[in-house]
Amino acid sequence: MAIEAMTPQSGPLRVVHSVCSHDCPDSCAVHVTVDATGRAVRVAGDASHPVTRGFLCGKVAKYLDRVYSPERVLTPLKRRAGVAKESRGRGRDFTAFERISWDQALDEIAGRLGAIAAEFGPESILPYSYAGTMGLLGYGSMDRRFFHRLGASQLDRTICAEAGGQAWNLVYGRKLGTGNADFAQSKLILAWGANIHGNNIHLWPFVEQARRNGARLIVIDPYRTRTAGLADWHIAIHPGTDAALALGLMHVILREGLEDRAYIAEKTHGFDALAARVLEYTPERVAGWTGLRAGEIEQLAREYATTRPASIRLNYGVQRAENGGTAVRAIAMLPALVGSWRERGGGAQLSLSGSFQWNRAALERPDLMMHSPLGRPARVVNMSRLGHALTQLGENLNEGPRVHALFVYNSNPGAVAPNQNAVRRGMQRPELFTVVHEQFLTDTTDYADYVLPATTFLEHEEIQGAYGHTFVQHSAQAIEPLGEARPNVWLFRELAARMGFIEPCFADDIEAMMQQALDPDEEGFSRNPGMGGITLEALREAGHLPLVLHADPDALPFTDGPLETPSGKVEFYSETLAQKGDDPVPAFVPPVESRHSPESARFSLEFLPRKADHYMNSTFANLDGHRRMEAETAHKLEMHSEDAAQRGIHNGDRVRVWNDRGAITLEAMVSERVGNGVVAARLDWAKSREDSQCINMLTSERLTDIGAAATFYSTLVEVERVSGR
Ligand SMILES: Nc1nc2c(c(=O)[nH]1)N[C@H]1C(S)=C(S)[C@@H](COP(=O)(O)OP(=O)(O)OC[C@H]3O[C@@H](n4cnc5c(=O)[nH]c(N)nc54)[C@H](O)[C@@H]3O)O[C@H]1N2
Ligand SMILES: Nc1nc2c(c(=O)[nH]1)N[C@H]1C(S)=C(S)[C@@H](COP(=O)(O)OP(=O)(O)OC[C@H]3O[C@@H](n4cnc5c(=O)[nH]c(N)nc54)[C@H](O)[C@@H]3O)O[C@H]1N2
Ligand code: SF4
Ligand SMILES: [Mo]
Repeated sequence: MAIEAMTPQSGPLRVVHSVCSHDCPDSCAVHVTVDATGRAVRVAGDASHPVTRGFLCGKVAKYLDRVYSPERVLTPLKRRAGVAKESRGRGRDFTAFERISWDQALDEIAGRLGAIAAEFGPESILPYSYAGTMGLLGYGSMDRRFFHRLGASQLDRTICAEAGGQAWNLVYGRKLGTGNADFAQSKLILAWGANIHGNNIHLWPFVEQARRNGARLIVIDPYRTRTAGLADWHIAIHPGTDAALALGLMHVILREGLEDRAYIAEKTHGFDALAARVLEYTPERVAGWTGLRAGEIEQLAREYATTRPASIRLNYGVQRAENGGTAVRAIAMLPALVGSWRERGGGAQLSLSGSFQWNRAALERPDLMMHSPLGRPARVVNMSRLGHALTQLGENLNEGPRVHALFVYNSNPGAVAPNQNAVRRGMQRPELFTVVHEQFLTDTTDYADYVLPATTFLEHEEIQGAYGHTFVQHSAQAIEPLGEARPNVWLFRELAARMGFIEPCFADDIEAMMQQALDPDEEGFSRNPGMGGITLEALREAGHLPLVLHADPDALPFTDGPLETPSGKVEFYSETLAQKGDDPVPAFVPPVESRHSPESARFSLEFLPRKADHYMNSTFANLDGHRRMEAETAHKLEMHSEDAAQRGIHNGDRVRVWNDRGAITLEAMVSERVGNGVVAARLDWAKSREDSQCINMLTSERLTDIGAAATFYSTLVEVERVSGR
């Protein structure tokens, strides 16, 4: 969509419909205004998009600072001979690299990958990517084809949402849930491990609308987020104890007969087993784990079960804990127990991503693994154990080869992956061949042999879904790529050509791939469920189009129609888990790294290594304007006054925060945002610090109970004073 406008000063302006591609539930529709010279001069939220509603978050409102930053990587770069990998220049410092042409870069990289595959086997090549872009093609299409055909290791993308996602699907079969606008009809909203105001701002107007109509907002979060500060009731639960709380709520609900017998009988499976289990979770016992009072647990249970309609915004905060899968499973069962899926404004939302059924097989072509030299599916490496993968994998012969090449795109593992000291030891291996496709020089490019320039979402065309709404969107290319920046699809198409991959899919262009994702019939209409009315042409014209998930517009998820679980019902009891030898009914198991474990004798504080409100994971942390917005807590350790006093620590002191995995020095900030026994700091680039440390030096590679995902929020540390301010 391009809207023409004339202004007397600057000549014709174009307004292009684009989509914010960052890893955020909101996937905003962005209007980019481009002047006559082809320069983007303004970004704004699309007022016609029912969820974007005409505004952008503070991070992306300043997006042109990022696109036109003088620090952008705009040509291919090659590490200068003799410059060691650990050299950690500031973002502006390009001296470790020399500029080379794309042809030279692609030839040399293809040559090295080919040689490594020949010598050590293709599985010794590890692609590493996450959701730097959520554009469908940039996230996973030509890249997957390339690595599948090569026979490279497969990456299990567990760093974010696998524990919760799999847990949700065990209960409901698909990631559907309460729509954004429906939250406006709630009379009670629980934000459970969900920092709506910081991470999901486009849900907030619906929450406010509900509150204007009398709804209460209750936030369950060990940290007093902006969202918690605005709530009617902030429940500062101890980290990692949500499963206990959910089971305790169920105990009270069943004891007081507040469950929905009809919904349970008709729609659920395994109620008796669940009812037997929750008998153990008396409010008194649950109080001991969660740090709440028994009376508060009873009050919350009654309020939740008797306020109609009541909804839960369950985000991914809860599931970054060792027992996080079970916690999400238990919380997800609550709306089924009280039958709140029957009501508009009831239910729960973890993610709506299951609404989108793209033809991913056509995009990613997993069948190409059979045409690789392996002739079989390649081994799978868990991205949440990158440190292990780079330092230890391959020591046992049955694990396959050691990793000899690391190919990073859409991610900054040098900042975001847990157990950074192991990650760095791995990335420092002189013989490890590392390629990074990036927009900036990051904590990861410090270890790269080659850095390749990547486009931003203004510079390429895309198609995109969302995990926080149900609109399919088209992102037109607003401006020409800066310098020699190129999209992911282009990069992997060029590499495939140089590797001699001749399958026709390696010649596909963006247009063809957008069509493959939509899987059109003869008339051009998508065959994907929910996308029946959509053609690429119409999507380009409109910019965004809603999914139509049900013939009846009034249908509610998990109420109307069958469920896609093995039993066809909401599963309180999971035969799938039972068959794996796991507990089929949720139970509370305290994390090893928590106050409830013997480990806490050595490291007595629970650490929340948080996301920053004004960065996107590690993205934006290099931009001065964003850093200014984050200044209040940058490089600080928030701690409770009693924990500080016990250690002789005063506000502003330099403190050492450490455990067995690493240490970082921060500035103590005595804060009421954390309770006794909990400390918190914000994720940042190691590069932004003199000592090149990052809070992920402290986090572990231990995996969650369900989904084998990262456990950032189960981390114990100790803190000591180093010096006064
Ligand atoms: N501003 C901003 N927005 C973002 C991001 C960002 O970095 N910055 N990241 C994006 C990404 S990648 C994602 S996945 C989404 C995630 O969005 P959220 O799921 O909202 O992400 P988190 O901030 O990890 O966790 C939410 C809250 O859970 C709390 N929490 C931690 N441990 C526990 C616990 O044991 N129990 C309970 N009840 N709560 C707990 C945290 O204190 C946090 O406030 O946000 C996206 N949006
Ligand atoms: N301590 C701590 N660690 C965390 C978390 C936490 O809450 N606390 N959150 C975790 C979570 S939920 C997640 S999802 C991960 C996220 O971790 P990452 O996926 O690494 O996310 P970002 O830090 O946003 O880095 C994405 C990078 O991709 C680049 N990029 C953007 N678009 C493109 C593109 O089109 N092409 C290419 N080639 N590159 C592009 C950006 O410049 C950026 O450097 O971090 C995890 N790590
Ligand atoms: S980061 Fe999220 S809220 Fe901000 S513009 Fe992008 S999609 Fe919207
Ligand atoms: Mo994430």
